[in-house]
Amino acid sequence: QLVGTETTETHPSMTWQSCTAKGSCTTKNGKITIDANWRWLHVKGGYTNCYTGNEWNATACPDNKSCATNCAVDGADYRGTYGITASGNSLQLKFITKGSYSTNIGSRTYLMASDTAYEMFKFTGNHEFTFDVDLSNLPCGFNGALYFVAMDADGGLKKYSSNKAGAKYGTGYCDAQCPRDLKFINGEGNVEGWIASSNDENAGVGGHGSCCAEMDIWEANSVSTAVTPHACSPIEQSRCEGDTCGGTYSADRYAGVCDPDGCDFNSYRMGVKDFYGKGKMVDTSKKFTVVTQFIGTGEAMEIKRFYVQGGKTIAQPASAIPGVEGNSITTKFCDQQKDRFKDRYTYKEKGGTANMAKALAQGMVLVMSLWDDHYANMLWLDSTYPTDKNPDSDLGSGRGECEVTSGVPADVESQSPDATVTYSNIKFGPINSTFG
Ligand code: IDC
Repeated sequence: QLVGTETTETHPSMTWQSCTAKGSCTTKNGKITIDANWRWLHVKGGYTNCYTGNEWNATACPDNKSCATNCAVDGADYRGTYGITASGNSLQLKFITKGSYSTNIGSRTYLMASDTAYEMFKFTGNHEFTFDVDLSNLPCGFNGALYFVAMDADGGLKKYSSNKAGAKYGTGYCDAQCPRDLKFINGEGNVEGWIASSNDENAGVGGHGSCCAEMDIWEANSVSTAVTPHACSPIEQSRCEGDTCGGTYSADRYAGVCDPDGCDFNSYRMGVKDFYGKGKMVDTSKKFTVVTQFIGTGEAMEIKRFYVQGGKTIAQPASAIPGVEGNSITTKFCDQQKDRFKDRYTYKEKGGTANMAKALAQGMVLVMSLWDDHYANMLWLDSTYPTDKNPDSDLGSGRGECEVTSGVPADVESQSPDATVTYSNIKFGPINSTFG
């Protein structure tokens, strides 16, 4: 996994605030890098593609190891190629960008502390994370996601000697789905066992996946939102093999070291349908502030959510599902919700909130992304899922107001190419230091 020199890598700048108490915040000069998977991958010293569409160049990449010594990831034109613009304390991701060579769809970016290292956020107990979001232009089928994953700070540069690119070029991704669509994992190609996707001309699934713990602070569009911890054991990035990876990309979703479902809090799914959406209590037709508090440590950690809009602080509403109590994620909430919804409790099997709290304390990388869903059309977030359930009688199946026929990537891409999400005003610090 070499570095290409056709385009100089210039990270967009994005400031954020590190707070110690209310009104006491210092500005940090962060940078943004786009994930290596989105970058041009070509034969070293030349212009021949190592990967085109959803297929590998068999000469450059006959196997995983040679691919790493033959191919280079190059610098990015953030605005022109990827529709990514940063300004002051904000970052905007545009869905479709028509470049001179190709059309880009969506993006996944990381916040950096320097040009060569990701910022590591350590939630060592009683921390909160706050940001503003504008997703008024993000309809059914989209996911504007802001979340944390347990990636290595240097993108795996030190651990894997064949990775010469590192965090500067957005390497080392992992999450609780143990994604197998990554072109490189542990500094080696993922060409062995690669199967081109049948419904995504830009993606495929390789023989390896990349797992690590994930804290989904925010997965949302203008219709629905969820906050979801996902435990993994081990917590740190680890490479998995084929279908034993589990997650979205594998035949058996629950076969791996991670919990792909998580313990989600989506207010609509918890029976409160008038809370989040256009013209609702949290009005998604306008910008608003999202506050997420991590109170306490270990299994007793509580994940609490507030919104601020129009000068008003709005608490997450309590669950309206009989037998599921509270307006926050606690071990008790997860126990009750999994039981009432008859969902598999993989979260607990992988260590639950104790595991998530440990991952947060060790330090995690901030991801900001925009994507559509080639596996389930985002229906698990914003519609009825599974789609054959009755949202009025099958508890937990109603997640939002989108049609069960919505979210098909081909439709979303043709109907909403200009969809955007803007994240801004990020603040991190002890409880009550970042808002109000
Ligand atoms: C969700 C995860 C989310 C992930 C998505 C797609 O929380 O982070 O991106 O899957 O893989 C289900 C669904 C499952 C949901 C989960 C919570 O099968 O896809 O997980 N859930 O909504 N059924 C019941 C619960």
